[in-house]
Order: sequence, then structure tokens, then C-alpha cells
Amino acid sequence: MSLTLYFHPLASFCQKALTALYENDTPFSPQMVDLGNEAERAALLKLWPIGKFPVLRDAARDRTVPESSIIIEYLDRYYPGRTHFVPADADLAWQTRLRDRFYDLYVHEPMQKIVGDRLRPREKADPFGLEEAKARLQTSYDMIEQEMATRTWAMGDHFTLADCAACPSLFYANKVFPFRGTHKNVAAYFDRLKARPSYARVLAEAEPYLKLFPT
Ligand SMILES: N[C@@H](CCC(=O)N[C@@H](CS)C(=O)NCC(=O)O)C(=O)O
Repeated sequence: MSLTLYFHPLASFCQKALTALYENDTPFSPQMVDLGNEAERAALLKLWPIGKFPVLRDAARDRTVPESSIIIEYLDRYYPGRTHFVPADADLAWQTRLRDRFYDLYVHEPMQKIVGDRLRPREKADPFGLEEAKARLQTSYDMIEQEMATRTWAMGDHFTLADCAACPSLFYANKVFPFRGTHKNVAAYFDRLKARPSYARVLAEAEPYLKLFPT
């Protein structure tokens, strides 16, 4: 098997890449990384000195591919399947990438900020940063609420890269700054994502680790 994914089932950006792999039943070897384990962390750093995952290793093409969006673009190009993650049409392609950036930068990142704050020692808490993150999430939820009033998936009728980005960001964002109850279109979209077999599988595999999520 040519592809190996370095990941952890609980890690949100890893879930994004896993969703794409499961979407097309792309064969790969899962290489779980415990960042608390020195040897496993060192192996990841050797591949990608930034030390963040997911990282995809393609032995057949001798390529190391970090960054969830880039991994999904790479899979789309070299290991295509029934779901095309970035449309061939140039206009639809940039709009898809824009929504991918939107979910990563304006939902995923503020969500990570809130989670990160929970993991910090109390004396290092960042109330100002926390308020900023919540305000950003509020704006993003309002934007998604409007857009998803008329769409099934982030780009309309087809599941794309943007939906892979939406899955884990909305899952964890709803835990730290709930949208259910205030944003019905966001909630309905998220329910569709959870029902998608690829992401349902990702969530089922994360389930045993969810107790580690800081409340
Ligand atoms: N921009 C990166 C972000 C990856 C990322 O933040 N990964 C987290 C897990 S969800 C991570 O590696 N955290 C460990 C660390 O920062 O040390 C991507 O899209 O893959």
C-alpha cells in the first residue's frame, strides 16, 4: 500500500483528511501518532518539522504531504475517486477553496483557541483572545446560517473539500460555543455532515477518545 496517514482519531484536522480518504475508500495505512510519546513525536517531526498532523506519506511517488487541504488536493489529483473534492471548473474551484479557508481559519482556528485555553495553566489564560475567538465564531455562524439556507453542501449539490473542512470544525465548535438552538441552518447542515458515511465513520473511530476532550 502506497499511502500512509500520520494522524490521531481525535485530532480535528486529521479528521478532515480522514473524511476525504473514507469518502473514496482510498486504501491507506493508518499510522496513529501519540504526540505525548517521544519516539512517535520525533518520527512526525522528521517528516514535517512543524510537528502538526495530519501528514500523508506517499511511498510510490516518494512524496511527503502535510496540511489537510493540500493532502485532499493531492488525493484528488493522484488518487481520484467518485467524490471530486475540488471542481474542475476554475470559478467553482476558487469558491471551493475559499470555503475551505473559511472553515479552517474562521471556524476551526477560533475553536482551537477556545480548546487551547482550556488546556492552559489557569495563570496563562487569555480572556481577551477567548472573547475574540467567540466573536469570530458568532460572525462565522451567522454567515453559514445565511448561506446554508439554500444549500445541501457547502458548494451546493456536491460534497467537496469545503465539506471535509466543515465536518470537524463544526463538530468541535458546537462543543465549545454551541450553534444548535440559535442557528437552525448550521445545525441542519451539521446533521447532514454527521450522516455522511465518511464522516460518520470518522466520528465512530474518534468516539473512544472523546473522553480526552477538555470540557
Ligand atoms: N493547518 C494544519 C493544521 C494542523 C493542526 O493544527 N493539527 C493539530 C491537530 S488537529 C496538531 O497537530 N496539533 C499539535 C501541535 O500543534 O503540536 C492542517 O490543515 O493540517
